[in-house]
Amino acid sequence: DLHPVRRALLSVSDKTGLIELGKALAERGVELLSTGGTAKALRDAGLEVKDVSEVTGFPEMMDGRVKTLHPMVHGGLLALRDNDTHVAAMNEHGIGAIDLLVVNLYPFEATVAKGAGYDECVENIDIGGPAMIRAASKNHAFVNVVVDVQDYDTLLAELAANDGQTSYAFRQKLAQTAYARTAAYDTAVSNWMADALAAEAPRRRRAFAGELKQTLRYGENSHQTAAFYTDGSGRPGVATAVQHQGKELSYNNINDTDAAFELVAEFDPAEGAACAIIKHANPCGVARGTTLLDAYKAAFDCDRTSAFGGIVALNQPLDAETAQEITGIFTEVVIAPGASDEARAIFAAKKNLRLLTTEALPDVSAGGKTVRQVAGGLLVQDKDNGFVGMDDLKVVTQKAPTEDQMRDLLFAWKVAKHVKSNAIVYVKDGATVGVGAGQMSRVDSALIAAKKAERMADALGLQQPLTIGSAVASDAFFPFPDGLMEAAQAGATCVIQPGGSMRDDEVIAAADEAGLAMVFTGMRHFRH
Ligand code: 93A
Repeated sequence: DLHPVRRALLSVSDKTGLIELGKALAERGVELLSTGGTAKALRDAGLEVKDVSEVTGFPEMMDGRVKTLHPMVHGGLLALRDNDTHVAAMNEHGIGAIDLLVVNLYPFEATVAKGAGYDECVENIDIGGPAMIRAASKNHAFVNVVVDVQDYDTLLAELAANDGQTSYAFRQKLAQTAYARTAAYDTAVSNWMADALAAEAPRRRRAFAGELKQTLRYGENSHQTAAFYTDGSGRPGVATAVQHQGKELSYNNINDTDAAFELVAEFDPAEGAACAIIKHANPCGVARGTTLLDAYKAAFDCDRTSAFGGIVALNQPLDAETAQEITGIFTEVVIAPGASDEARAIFAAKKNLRLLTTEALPDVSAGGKTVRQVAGGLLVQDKDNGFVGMDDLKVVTQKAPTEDQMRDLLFAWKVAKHVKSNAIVYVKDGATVGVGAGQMSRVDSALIAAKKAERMADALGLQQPLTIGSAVASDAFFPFPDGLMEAAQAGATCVIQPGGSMRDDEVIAAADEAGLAMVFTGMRHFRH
C-alpha cells in the first residue's frame, strides 16, 4: 500500500513553512503545481513550479473565485489509479495524477473574528480549496492531503522513512483530519450566517464542530481522554488566552478558568477592581476592591480553605502587589486581561503556577450559544447574558433596601448567576461571605453557605460570622418561606430573588415579619 509522491498541488493562504516544504519536495524530485500567490512565493524562492492555469488551460478568473475548479485538477485528484476506465479517461484527456494536495483555506474564521463586513466575509468563503480537500480525501487510497502547516513535518518524515512513498494508514489519517477541517470550516460559515440573520438567528439550524486546539493529558479523570477545541469565534476567553508559564493546563483547569473569567468579567473594570476564585467550577470567593490586592484579599477571606489550589481571575491587569499576595498560597491558574512585567517576574519563580492573559475581558453582554451533550443529542441554548440593573428591581417588602444594601444585592445577584443551582450567595461590603452551591434543596444551599461563613469567622478570629447584616441572593425564587427564613437566621437583612412563586405572598409576608428588605428581579439565573 505504499505509493510514491510524484506530483503535488500546493495552494495555501497561510504561506508559513511553504518554502521549506516546497524545497524538500523538489529535492525529492516531486513536480510542483500551484495557484497564483502560492506559485509566486515558491518561484521567488527559486523553485520550479507550474501554474495551475497552465494545467487547466484557463486563467484564474472572477477575482480568483475560479482557479482550481476544473477536471484537469479534480480528475487528477479523484482518479483511481488501479481502475482501467479511470486510467483510460486520464489518458484520453491528458489528466496527470496529483499524489499530494497541500491546501490551507481562505482565513474565513479570522476574517469574521476581526469584525470584517458581510461582503468581505463572503469573499473569504473558500470554495475551490474545500472541493479539492474533499476530493483528495475521498481518494486517500492514493492521494495525500495536508491541511495544516503543523503536518508538513509529519509528511516529510513519512516520505523520508519510505523512500518518497507514503503508507495507506498515513493517508487515511490525513484524510480524516482533512474532513474535520472542512466540517469545522462550513460550520463556521453556517453559524456566521445564522448570526447575520439576527432576528431569525434563534430559529436557524446550527451545525456543531470546532478546531482542535490541543490534546489534553486526560479529561475530568485520568481514565478519560480529552482535547480542547476552539469555536472559531476568536472571542476573548480561556480558549484564546496566552499562557506565559507553568505546565500544561488540564481539562479541569480549563473548565474552572473559564468559569472564573466569565464571572469576573461581570464587573466593569472602569467601576473598580474585582477578583473571583473558583473551585470545582463554583466561586469560593468573589470581591470588589479599590485595588486588585484588596479585591483578592477579600475574595480569599470568603473561604480560605477552598481557595487553596484554586483558580484566580481578575478584571484588571495583574500588578506586582497582587501577584506577590497570590504566591502566598498554592494557586493553579491566574487569568487576567494583561499582567505587568513586574508581576510576571514574581510569578516566574513559581514554576507550577500558570499565568494566562488576554487582550480584553470576555464580553458578558455578547450573545452566542452554549452546548451540552445529553445521551444521543446536544442541548443548545443562548448564552445566559441576562442583565438586571437597579431600574429592573421591584421592592416588594415594607422596607426598601438602603443604597449600600442595593449595591451588595446587585453584586450578590451577579455572583449567583455563576453559581451552580440551587445557588444562595451572601454578600457584605462588596465581597461574598458565604456561597451555597449545587444543592438539590434551596434550604440546604442557604444553610451550607451560612455554616461556611461561621467557620471562616472562627478561622479569622471574628466575633460573629459576616453573614450578620449581609445581603443574600437566590438564583431562583423561594418556593416556600423556609429558605428565606434560613437566610434571615444567618443574619441577612436584605434579599434579591426573581420572584414569581405561587407562594410569593407568603414569602413576602415572612420577609416583612422578619424585617427584611426584599427586591424581585423578574429574571432567573439557573446554572447546572
Ligand atoms: O476562490 S476559490 O474558492 N476558488 C478556487 O478555485 C480555489 N482554488 C484554491 N479559492 C481557491 N483556492 C484557495 O486559494 C486555496 O484554498 C488557498 O487558500 C488559496 C491560495 O491562493 P494563492 O495561491 O493565490 O495564494
